[in-house]
Amino acid sequence: MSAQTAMEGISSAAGTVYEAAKDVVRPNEKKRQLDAFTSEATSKDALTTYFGTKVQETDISLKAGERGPTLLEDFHNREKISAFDHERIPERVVHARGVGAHGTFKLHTPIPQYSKAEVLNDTSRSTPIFTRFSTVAGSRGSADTVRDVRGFAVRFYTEEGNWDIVGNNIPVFFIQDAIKFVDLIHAVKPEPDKEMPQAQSAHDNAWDFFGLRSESTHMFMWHTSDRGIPRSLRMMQGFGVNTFVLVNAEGVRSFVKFHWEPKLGTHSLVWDEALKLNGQDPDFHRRDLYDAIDAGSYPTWELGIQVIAEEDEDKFSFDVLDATKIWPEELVPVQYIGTMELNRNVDEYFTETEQVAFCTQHIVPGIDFSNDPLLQGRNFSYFDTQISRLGVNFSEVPINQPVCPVMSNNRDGALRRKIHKGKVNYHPNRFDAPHAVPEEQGGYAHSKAPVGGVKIKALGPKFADHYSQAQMFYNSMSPVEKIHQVSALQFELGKCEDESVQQRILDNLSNVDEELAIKVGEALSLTPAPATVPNAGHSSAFLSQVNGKRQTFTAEGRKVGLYVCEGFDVKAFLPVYAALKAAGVIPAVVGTRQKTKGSDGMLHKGDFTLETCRSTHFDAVMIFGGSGEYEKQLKLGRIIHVVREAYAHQKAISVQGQACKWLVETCLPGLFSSDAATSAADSNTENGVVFSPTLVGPKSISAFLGLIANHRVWDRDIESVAA
Ligand code: HDE
Repeated sequence: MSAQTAMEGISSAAGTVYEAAKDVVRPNEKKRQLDAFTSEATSKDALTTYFGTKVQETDISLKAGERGPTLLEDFHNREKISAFDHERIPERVVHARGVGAHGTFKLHTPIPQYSKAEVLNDTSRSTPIFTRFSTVAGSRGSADTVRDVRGFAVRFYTEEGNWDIVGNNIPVFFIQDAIKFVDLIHAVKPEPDKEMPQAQSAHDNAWDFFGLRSESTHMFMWHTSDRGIPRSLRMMQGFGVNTFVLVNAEGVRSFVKFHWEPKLGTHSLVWDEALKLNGQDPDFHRRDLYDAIDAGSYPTWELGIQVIAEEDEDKFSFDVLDATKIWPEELVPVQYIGTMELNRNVDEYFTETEQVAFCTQHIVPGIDFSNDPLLQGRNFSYFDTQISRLGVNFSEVPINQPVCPVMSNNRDGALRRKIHKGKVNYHPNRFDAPHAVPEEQGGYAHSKAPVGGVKIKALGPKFADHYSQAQMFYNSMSPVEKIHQVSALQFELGKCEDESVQQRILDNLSNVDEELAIKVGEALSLTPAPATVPNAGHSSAFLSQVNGKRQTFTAEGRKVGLYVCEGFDVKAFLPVYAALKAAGVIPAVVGTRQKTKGSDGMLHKGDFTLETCRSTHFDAVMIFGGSGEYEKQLKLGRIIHVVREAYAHQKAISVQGQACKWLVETCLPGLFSSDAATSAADSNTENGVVFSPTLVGPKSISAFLGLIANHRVWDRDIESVAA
């Protein structure tokens, strides 16, 4: 290929892709576009330098004699090392640790009454999606299961341009004005003197800030609830948090909050599990997402909207522009309008997940901004930070390119890759190229909203209420969630060294709930001041993860560890494995070695050994029996620990054959009735343990699946078992 042909190729590559994108099946648009930029080395490809010269030797550098000095002349050596030296780009200031996946969004309920956005009206479309989940505080190499807010950023590659909902798994935010974001993040990130602790809010500076800015109380109640340690990214709600505006074809504006509701329900780890997983599998969440997508168990979410008519904005006790407040679903129901499915893992982490550059300002006609005082700051910040991470031409990175045509008079800048032909790069010009587009033909026109008032550094009066929704959140929790919350606060504040920091938070907590403050204070040997804002007793039926109206209970997508030793009962094992799979469960076989001999005399390859996983990797465990000397193998401390730990983490457990008696007598003595292990009845369940002394019948399987679907055996007495 001549240089000229190559250049023409480059200059038209993007255009060709857009052209091609128009007439293909829509879900593939982004994939086709990315494919055009993708290469994969095969054994047929020659190794070359960046500039195409074939390389004869890449493992030994050029030297003056076999034992002589290395020569600078070796351009391949220098290029290779230099490229490596510059491999890293600045990690995100916040949300540095993340994982992304591709998918589609399909609308089922058009909303022309609220918005003219095509993506929210055309049910025939399947819009390509890229979603990136993240933690906030930790750096890029930090662990997944830390206590933190999770980022939930979704990009819609619509035919009208990119639309990004850059949200979180918690519906409110710590602060009310973007100017405080810098202080918030400085306070939460590792302290500046010793750069500790990594990826944790449990330190003086974070709680100092939260105490001094009581507007953060509502959010830290969510953050120290079970929401701060999600079981899986697939089992999280997502929220746009900020108030946006929908605009219909008549120009009528409505306030809107965006919601993502997971099909698998919203579930969490328990704290002991989260702590252990940080060491046992720091990639726990990203692995879980990749594994599920690879297994064809595609996570889905419903897109929901809460809408308040513009003229109704003053009808509520909260300010609709205040991001530290939810719009209780009792007052403003969520309307579900479409489904997002994540169904394709990335091919390369860096070029896709690391280089994706979300911006809250990426919106399309039919969507607009409200005066939410966080939002304009965000619009400035995201664009600005992408320029420092990726350069001014970040829109040309394949993952950031829209699937619709792009043409502007912006030019130059570092690493510009598109070659524009023609004479003009300004407007107006004698060719009217490219031309502005009237609103009726799809041009983005900012919706008409009145603006008035004097310049002032202040917030609306309702922003001053910092406690009523924090109270509502706590009041809405089930007893077990309240217990978790007390422990979480005891941990977080217990890690603070400055008593004045602890005391201020306790005093603020009294305004949420005096009893809560007293309980937290007990562990710190401190007494909270009496409440100045007593708990008004309001609650919402939609907030609890244990008994909330929004919750979904299903065994689908859960991971179950099936433990086998040499000589395990294959006849019992096979139907269980098949039944779990049929229920959408992801089973993993754990053996004492990689290949375990079954009762059929064959070697069966497992997914893990007792060394390579722990009970924490699974939502439930099942231990199989076998014949002969089998019981001796069950005496291993490692496998006994699996049962004790899973029991203490309130997980469903199932035992078969000889493992029944072993569980009752060796693993958890004194916790079960004497005939639990021997009763031949199909489906003999006690304390969330399913016993199958012979084969595992259909009732036992459905009892086990029922327990898994419930997420935890909340009423199990775990006081006597150490995790
Ligand atoms: Fe962000 N935020 N943020 N944020 N945020 C960033 O942008 C910022 C806020 C959120 O997966 C940064 O690309 C300001 C709320 C997510 O790539 C930065 C304010 C919510 C992600 C930034 C906020 C979020 C970010 C860092 C003012 C929930 C990761 C790197 C109040 C709705 C997106 C980057 C991804 C990332 C600024 C508040 C969510 C610095 C100024 C509220 C999910 O631009």
